[in-house]
Amino acid sequence: MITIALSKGRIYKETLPLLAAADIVPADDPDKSRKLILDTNHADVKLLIIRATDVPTYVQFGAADIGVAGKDVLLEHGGEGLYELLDLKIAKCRLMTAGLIDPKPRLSGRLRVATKFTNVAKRYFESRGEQIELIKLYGSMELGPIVGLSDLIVDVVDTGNTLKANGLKPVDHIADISSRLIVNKASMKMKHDNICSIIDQISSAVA
Ligand code: PRT
Ligand code: MG
Repeated sequence: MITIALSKGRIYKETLPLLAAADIVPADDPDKSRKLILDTNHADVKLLIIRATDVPTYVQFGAADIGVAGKDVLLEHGGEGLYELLDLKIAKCRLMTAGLIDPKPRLSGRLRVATKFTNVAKRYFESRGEQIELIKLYGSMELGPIVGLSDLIVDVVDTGNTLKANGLKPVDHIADISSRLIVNKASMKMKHDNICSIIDQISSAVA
């Protein structure tokens, strides 16, 4: 059995053609089905449909052999217990800091940064020697600077329209992001031939 963990939405949509190149075709559409485990055209290949940020955790603990996760999510997770084997070049965006287009002058105290990427933000500002106060959020980070919760946010940006629509602008570029194929370390040993064959076919499709 090979289990592949994926999130709904853009990653699922952009991974489908890559899976098809490895002759893996899901039996259900996760947007229409409430099933969390999807059968495929192979009795021994299943898809797990989970939250994007949970994909590395499932793969790390071997609950899934293979996963597809954004590099943003992998940077935040840390990558323990898994191999990052392939850049799928899908769901591209940039991890950025952002703040108000017209920031109010800051009087004193540490820079406040609101984000769901707290590990990434901590490392980034530490590397620049900046002391910050981190505020953990789970979504809608753009609101932080507007309501005075934080000076900056750290979030992924694609077109920049979401920032603009909320009176924010990108400030600093942290990393270029795309989705990666990740594999559980033990699975890579135990199911080496099956996993390598899937990876080879997906890799050709990416190229
Ligand atoms: O939505 P949920 O909370 O379940 O999880 P998620 O947001 O992590 O998942 P999902 O499916 O939205 O994103 C999965 C992956 O897609 C992310 O981990 C990124 O690697 C990648 N990706 C690519 C993006 C974007 N582009 C993107 N634009 N993820 C999120 N966004 C959001 C961003 O957070 C912001 O709200 O879109 C908005 C910005 O888009 P622009 O075009 O207005 O700049
Ligand atoms: Mg989202």
